[in-house]
Amino acid sequence: MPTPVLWVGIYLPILVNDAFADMSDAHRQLDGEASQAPLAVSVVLPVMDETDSLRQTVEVLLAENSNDISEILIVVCGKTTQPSMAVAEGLRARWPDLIRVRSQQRPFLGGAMRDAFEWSSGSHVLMMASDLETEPRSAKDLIAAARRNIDIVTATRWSSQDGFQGYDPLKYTLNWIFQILLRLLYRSKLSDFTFGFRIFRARWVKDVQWTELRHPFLLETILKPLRLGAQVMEIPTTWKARVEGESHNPFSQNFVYLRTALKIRFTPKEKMLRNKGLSY
Ligand SMILES: Nc1nc2c(ncn2[C@@H]2O[C@H](COP(=O)(O)OP(=O)(O)OP(=O)(O)O)[C@@H](O)[C@H]2O)c(=O)[nH]1
Ligand SMILES: [Mg+2]
Repeated sequence: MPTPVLWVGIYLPILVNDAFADMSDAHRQLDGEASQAPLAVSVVLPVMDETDSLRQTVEVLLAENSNDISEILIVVCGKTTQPSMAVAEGLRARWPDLIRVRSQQRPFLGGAMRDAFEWSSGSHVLMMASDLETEPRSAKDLIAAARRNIDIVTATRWSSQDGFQGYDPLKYTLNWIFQILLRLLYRSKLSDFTFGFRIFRARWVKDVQWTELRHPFLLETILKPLRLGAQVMEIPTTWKARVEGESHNPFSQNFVYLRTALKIRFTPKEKMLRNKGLSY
């Protein structure tokens, strides 16, 4: 039989099947004992043009996790709109001990997140968005799982039928194919590598040498820890398209994700650490 026929007809289905066979394992890693002690979570919220969504995100986070959140870092930049700035300042006035509003020094979304990683002071760091596409009601599930001494707990949209609501069909298909590719490339059972809604034990944001500045940073935050041996588990969430403001992730940027994935796959481990003396 010619090689291309073998590949498409036999090898590829086996690889895809293998990639999905153990999907539930990523959810089954919850074996550590949960500690009852509160965590000190630094929440990172980058903001461009959100007002009501930002307010709602903060209100839900604090209503459901007030014992575990030690600070909320609202990261703004020169392009953050005036109405968003006003909401951020209003939130800081309401919770002056918890909320900090800071201007990013590095550019773009990855730059905002990387600055906040450096500013964070908690035992854990929760990265999410302020456009309600990262469901704030799932934060308590991420925090509950993080109590079990897991290095990184990350949200997946691929666990339930209604995991994606209002997602572009072409992006959905490309995303699905990309997730399979990542599972094969990284020999991982995770189902959602590209969703930037995750909680880290602080050392996993402080010790890693981050390089991306734009949206592919969201992918970098899971791929480098995976290469370095982090224990990662997934919990289900739902994604709902924003109703306010607009995405700052141009469609063309999706193809840069592939380059990021390949680059990180073949980067030597010691180059992924900020301090060469650390062992992972
Ligand atoms: N401070 C800051 N915030 C940003 C920047 N880019 C995006 N954000 C915010 O980060 C969050 C996520 O950005 P989005 O552009 O919606 O990206 P996304 O939801 O990951 O990607 P899509 O699914 O393609 O929309 C939103 O709350 C944005 O307002 C930036 O350069 N600086
Ligand atoms: Mg968004």
